[in-house]
Amino acid sequence: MIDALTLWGYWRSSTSYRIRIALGLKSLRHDYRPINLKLGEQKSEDYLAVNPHGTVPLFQAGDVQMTQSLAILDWLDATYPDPAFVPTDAPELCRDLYYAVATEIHAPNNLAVLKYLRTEFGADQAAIEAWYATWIAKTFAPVEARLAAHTWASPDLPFGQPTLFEIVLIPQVYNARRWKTDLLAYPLIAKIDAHCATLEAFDRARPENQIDAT
Ligand SMILES: N[C@@H](CCC(=O)N[C@@H](CS)C(=O)NCC(=O)O)C(=O)O
Repeated sequence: MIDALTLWGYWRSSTSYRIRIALGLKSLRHDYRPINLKLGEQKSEDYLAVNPHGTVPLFQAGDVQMTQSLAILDWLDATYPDPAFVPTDAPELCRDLYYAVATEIHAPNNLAVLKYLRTEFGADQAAIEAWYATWIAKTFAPVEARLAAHTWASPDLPFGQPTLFEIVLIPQVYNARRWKTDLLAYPLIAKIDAHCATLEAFDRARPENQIDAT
């Protein structure tokens, strides 16, 4: 078994947040190396030499090095199968909701895109907030409807256990709140979020609980 796990991340990065939750759920100890996105450390020569994407997370386990959060989640689940990230009940729905949340919201709302909107299109703060809320609603609305149509495996979690879906959902709920998006329209998503907040792996992974939080 691989023993040295290292995560380069940033406290407010939602993709780093995904990996922190996953490592916690698998009870995996790891070194955390902060990369300050605000100071542009992700574009430093030294960092780019290791991660040419110039983004976080960066994950290392022995000889394995990965830069994509979903690939890292796949690797963690394959390498450390217990507890499983995909439920035996309704695995297809779980994966479908996981990909919806993981791929449709973060891509248009990530830091580099928001910066581009500001610098190349002159978007002001109000325009950026409207943009942000648009992409959250576009995915949260159908996810909420599908959660309502599903028979939940437990009162607080649709699949009865934390899965890939919750691992990517909770960081997006955190971001939605931060960007003043009203969550009243998504009571089931809010319920899942409230339950996850009671679980140690999710609590320890919260941005405010990281050593680089300011
Ligand atoms: N596809 C990558 C995206 C990583 C990504 O965009 N990370 C953001 C933080 S959440 C970042 O490092 N942004 C800094 C930048 O683009 O300069 C993943 O899923 O891990």
